[in-house]
Amino acid sequence: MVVNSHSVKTLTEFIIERQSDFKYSKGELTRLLSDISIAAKIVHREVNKAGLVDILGPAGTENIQGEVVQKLDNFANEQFIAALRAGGEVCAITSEENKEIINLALNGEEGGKYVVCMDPLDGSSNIDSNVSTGTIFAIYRRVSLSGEGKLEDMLQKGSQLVAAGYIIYGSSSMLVYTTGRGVNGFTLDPSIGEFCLSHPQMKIPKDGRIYSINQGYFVHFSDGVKKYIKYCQEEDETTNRPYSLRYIGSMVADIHRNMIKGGVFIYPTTSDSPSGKLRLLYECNPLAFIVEQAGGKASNGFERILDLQPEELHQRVPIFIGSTEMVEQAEAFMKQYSAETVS
Ligand code: AHM
Ligand code: MG
Repeated sequence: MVVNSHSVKTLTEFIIERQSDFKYSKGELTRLLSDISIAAKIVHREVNKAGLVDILGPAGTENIQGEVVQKLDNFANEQFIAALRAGGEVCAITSEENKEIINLALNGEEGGKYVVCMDPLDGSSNIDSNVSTGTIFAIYRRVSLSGEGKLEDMLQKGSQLVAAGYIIYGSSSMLVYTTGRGVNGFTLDPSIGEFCLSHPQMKIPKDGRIYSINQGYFVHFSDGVKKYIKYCQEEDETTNRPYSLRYIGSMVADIHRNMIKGGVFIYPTTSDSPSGKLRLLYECNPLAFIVEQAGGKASNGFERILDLQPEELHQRVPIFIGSTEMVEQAEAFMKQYSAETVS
């Protein structure tokens, strides 16, 4: 198919068109999404030339999770913070790379009416081997009245999300987002420097035959997870088992594939990480919102992710996310074989 300029809808055109969905909107959310897309293009450019310049490899510091920070993590973090600061719609940011809240409303300013929680470059340990990485973002309306963004603005349940999205830097780069009215995906056309609508109204298949989990940690999993993995591996014609195992080790890429093909992604509690690995505010909540909006499901094995009350900024939770039927099957195993240990 030849795509000409008349058949292309850019992200900017799309979000402006959608502004009327929000009755009392003054355009701040539209501008905020647009700011994020600009930072995403800059990060795409740098990720794409990784290897060509001296930007690959560890930066020599550890982030607050005790993990080695890659140079591109720093770069992406700075780009998104700068774009949000310049835009003025956001009063504060929580980032995986910063221990404390980043306040953007300085010197007694009123501050923007939104807060953003983000993982600026998820899966960054994969960059050296040219594996897809991603940015994840969550947007909430602030609950504090004005001035600096506060902890209470950040510790809102996922069910309060106004918008969420991810950018995947892969064989092509895509921005996928929702404002609670379905999910739309845009592919970056580098020749015109625009994200173009390529996946309108994305729907995750109700069922699938891909399971995605770091099976290397099998011995550390609870009985429910072990039994579910065994279930995926059994032969059964009626349910088309055994299933395929696919694990990229880059959450955005694993979930994006499952959004298209159907499947379940699981990062459970392990004996080493009793709360799981992935973070509620800027990894699990935004991806849960997107997957639910696409018709899928996300839980901690027992409860809906979006209903969990966050208690701290960098809180970790176990996650079971993807095609509804697969998530429900895994939950049934958790209920039957694993005591409820999650908080
Ligand atoms: P990061 O935020 O430090 O990049 O870690 C998150 C990543 C996810 O993208 C991925 O699903 C997971 O860590 C993989 O962890 P593991 O290597 O334990 O399987
Ligand atoms: Mg991460």
